[in-house]
Amino acid sequence: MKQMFIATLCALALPALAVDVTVANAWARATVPGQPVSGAYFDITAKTDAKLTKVTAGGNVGTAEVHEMKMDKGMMSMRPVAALPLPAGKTVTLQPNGYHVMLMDLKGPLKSGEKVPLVLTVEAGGKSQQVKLDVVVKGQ
Ligand SMILES: [Cu+2]
Repeated sequence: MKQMFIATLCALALPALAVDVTVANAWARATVPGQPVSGAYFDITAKTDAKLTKVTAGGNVGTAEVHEMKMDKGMMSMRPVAALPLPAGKTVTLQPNGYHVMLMDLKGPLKSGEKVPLVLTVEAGGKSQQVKLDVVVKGQ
C-alpha cells in the first residue's frame, strides 16, 4: 500500500508530458429523478496521435465509460470501447448517437446548470496524462 502511494506521487511529479490535448464544448444531458444513466459529450483534439483510454467522473456519477454507438443488424446499439483513437490534429466529437461518455450508477439527478467533473486519461507514445474538465449539465 505504501509503495503504491509512492508510485502515485512519482507519477504526479513527472514534468508535463508531451500529449497536448484540447477539450471544448463539454456538456452532459440532464436527467429526471430515478434515471440511472446519462451521457457526456465534448470535442477533443490531440496535437499528436493519442488515445482516450479512461474517464472518471465525480459528483452524482458513479461510473463513467467511453462508449460507441453502432448499427448492429439494423439496430442502434452501444458498447464500451477500450480506447478511443485521437488522430493528430483532428477533432474527435463525442455526441449523442456517436462516441460518448456514458455516465452510469447515478446517485442523484444531473440538474441543468450544474457541473460534473471529469478526468480523462489520454495516452500517447506509452505515456499517459490526465485532463480535468467540468462538463455543464444541459436540459433534455
Ligand atoms: Cu453508452
